[in-house]
Amino acid sequence: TPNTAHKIDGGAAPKARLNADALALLPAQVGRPSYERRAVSTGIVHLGVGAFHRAHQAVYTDDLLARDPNWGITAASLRNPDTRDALGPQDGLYTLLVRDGAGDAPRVIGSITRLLAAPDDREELLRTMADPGVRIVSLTVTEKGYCHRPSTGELNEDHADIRHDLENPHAPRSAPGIIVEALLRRRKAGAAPFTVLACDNLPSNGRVAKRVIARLAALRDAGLGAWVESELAAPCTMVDRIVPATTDADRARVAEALGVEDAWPVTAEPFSQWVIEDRFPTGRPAWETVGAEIVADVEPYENMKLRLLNGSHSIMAYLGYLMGYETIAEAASDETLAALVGAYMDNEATPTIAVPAEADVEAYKRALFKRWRNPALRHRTWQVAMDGSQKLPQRLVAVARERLAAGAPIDASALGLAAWMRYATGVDERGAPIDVQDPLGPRLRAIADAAGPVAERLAPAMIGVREVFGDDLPRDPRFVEAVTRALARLYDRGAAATVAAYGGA
Ligand code: CS2
Repeated sequence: TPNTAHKIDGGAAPKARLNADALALLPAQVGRPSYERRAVSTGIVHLGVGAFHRAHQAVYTDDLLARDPNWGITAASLRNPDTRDALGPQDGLYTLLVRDGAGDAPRVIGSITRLLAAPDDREELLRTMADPGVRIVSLTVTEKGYCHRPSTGELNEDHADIRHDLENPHAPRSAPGIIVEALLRRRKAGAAPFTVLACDNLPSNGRVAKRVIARLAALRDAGLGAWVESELAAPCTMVDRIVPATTDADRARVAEALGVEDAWPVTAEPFSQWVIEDRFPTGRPAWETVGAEIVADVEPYENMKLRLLNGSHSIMAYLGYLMGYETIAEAASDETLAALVGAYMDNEATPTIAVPAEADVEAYKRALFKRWRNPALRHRTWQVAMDGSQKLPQRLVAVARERLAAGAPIDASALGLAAWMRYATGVDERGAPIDVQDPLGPRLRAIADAAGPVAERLAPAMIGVREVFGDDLPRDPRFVEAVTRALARLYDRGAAATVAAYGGA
């Protein structure tokens, strides 16, 4: 898999490694921290140190550290030590390669000053989170990392990690479990809680985070639960930047530009947006001085982004994959698929969005096509297709539900959902296996195997997955019929012909 750490082997002429000593020797055109890294103290602990965090929040904070050295990041992986092992020897430094058609702009980011991996460094992580100098714990743990029930937003108390954390409260492994244990230690020490800053693509991500944390805290101890309920702030955020998984070709490109090896650079599009609800009782960095938008209510921004960008992304991922497109850029450049996505946005998603007063939704949609068609990004349809069961509820399902409530048609969302079902069978249109990555993957596969390739059986069975469709949609014949019809077409004609005939069929 491309998104794993790269072993630097001692080949014929191994290059030196990126680290603090190498900074001064980098070619002049390579950006680098303008501040004294040794003077930076830790104000933020980040959980989930994937490519997205490193290409988004860590970059804003890198800009900020030039003005205020109190917000260095200690970043922890929750499961896998790969990032710590790759960046540890680099003093936390890594390269961000911003890509568009015009070329690549490499920049070394220095805001992550320490790396931990929870399985090995759990005590050190908890100790750092309990330090009153740490005022923010931010998270990018993906949708499934919240251990919530997507259809209700409540803690999934049957989740294996949550059960583990209730049985082993001092050695937690889930993000909510780690946060609750750290909060317990702070409370014992008489310290205020840190602010929890959720940065995943979930609607009301802060509210979801607070709910699961408060519930888990209450299950451990009623007093702790009440304290978390009244004291913990968890503002909502909207995060946006397209960040494909790093490939070996990216590593080679970075090594060439830097003259030293970077075991794990990240790549991203030029566009970046971060909208943050202003609720930080113990203080926050002045992120608005480095491009973030601090607002009173994030929800309109979240829905606009989740339903337009992410909803369309999912349509292009499933249909694009079935049509044989490897990247989102190829899928978005197919005229028939672009027309379908345009119809989805204009006729189905836009009417459900309370557009923020200062936003120009038409310009936003035009800009999206340009971003998706970025020829240099190579964002794989397979990557966006991952974890559909966790992503679709707030993307296409939410749009379809609201349109049905308004008595409006849902053809495009239904086709996107049918394409997900077709993809989740695990076999493509030529009979080749699909590597379906989804926490519900095995269950979806079992449903598909039991139903067989028959839309009239498969669609209702998939719609019965309540985590995705709730209790209401399986009982709505308009929904079941629209999805079944779309899936029948996918089986009869294939994805390319179905998309081409969309609108006329
Ligand atoms: C994508 C997102 O993988 C996905 O599901 O839709 O990661 C998308 O690239 C980001 O949300 C863009 O901000």
